Amino acid sequence: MSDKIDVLIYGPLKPLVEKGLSAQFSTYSCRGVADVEALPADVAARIRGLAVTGLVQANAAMLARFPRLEMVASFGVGYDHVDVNYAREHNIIVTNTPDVLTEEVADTALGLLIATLREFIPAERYVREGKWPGGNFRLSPHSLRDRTVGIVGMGRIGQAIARRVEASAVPVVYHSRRPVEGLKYKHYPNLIEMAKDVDTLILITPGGPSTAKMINADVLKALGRRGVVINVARGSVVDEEALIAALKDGTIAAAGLDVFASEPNVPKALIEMDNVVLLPHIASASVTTRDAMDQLVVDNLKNWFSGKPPITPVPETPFKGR
Ligand code: NAP
Ligand code: 8YV
Repeated sequence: MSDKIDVLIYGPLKPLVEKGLSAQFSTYSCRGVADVEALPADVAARIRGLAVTGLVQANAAMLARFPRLEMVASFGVGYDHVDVNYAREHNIIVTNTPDVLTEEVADTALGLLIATLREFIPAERYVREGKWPGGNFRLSPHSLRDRTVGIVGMGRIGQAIARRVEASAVPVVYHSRRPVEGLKYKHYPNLIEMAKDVDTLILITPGGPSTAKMINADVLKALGRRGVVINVARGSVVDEEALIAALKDGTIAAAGLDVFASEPNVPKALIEMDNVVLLPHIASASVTTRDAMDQLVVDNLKNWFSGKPPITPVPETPFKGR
């Protein structure tokens, strides 16, 4: 048996993670729950590090299989798929991949907003279908020009989105539980009050219980008939049924969605609508940014098992020394 530390890679295959870890560790790979369940008990008993490389669930039952686990290095800045309470109670450090994806995700949010307002997707289809010689594409009923944007979640990515919206000469306000010190944008402690004052919401909070379905029928009603919702946060943040109803009956005007309640399944009702733009959770999905995220997963594990502190521990499992 090798004296290398045993690390399990859990989730879809990531060549950069496999390559980065296999030089220093004995690595095992599990694509999904069935693979984890099939892992021999003696291997599970040796695993000390876990690289969670996609949106697989690292829940308590899964984590409990690894009694010697010290670190869960998760891919993505959001870690609602990792049971951080279990990890904290068992002295396991959880790390995520913040910052390296901030600007990419903010780019996507602004692109999705403009594509939704200015109907880029049907306009592009119009050209491909050879319709342009028969007449110009319709004028878009919506524009960024006459809007006020309310950002829900004003952390790293929320602030990067705010900078872009501001550079587009559009007023920005925001909602979060606490105001961000030193930020000039107006803070609304109450989401409904903000929704009443704006016509555009950009969602960029974490998922999980504290934000579950926070964009509900009342918020959508407050947003009003010109309302546009852009979701680059998590599908769980929106009451999807209420959103579909609001888009159907004109309570709000349109939506741009990168995330959904039950990915990769997108409700048929949304697919059939003209007033939505639907993306398959690609906000961070460029080669450059995904490589940087993969590298941070690898570096967190390498640092930890070389005796150094974790690079990006999540706030629920802070590094307090060894
Ligand atoms: P961050 O810096 O931690 O910011 C999170 C923001 O959300 C903070 O302003 C926080 O403020 C606010 N927030 C948290 N819980 C809230 C609640 N219950 N109600 C209202 N506001 C709340 O995180 P980030 O780096 O900006 O990333 C944010 C999230 O974006 C991630 O967790 C992930 O879910 C999502 N994301 C999605 C993609 C994608 O591919 N679509 C890519 C990257 C990130 P308070 O704590 O003061 O409330
Ligand atoms: C990832 C994300 O694509 O960072 C996040 O929170 O949602 C995305 O950047 C996602 O984690 C895929 O696994």
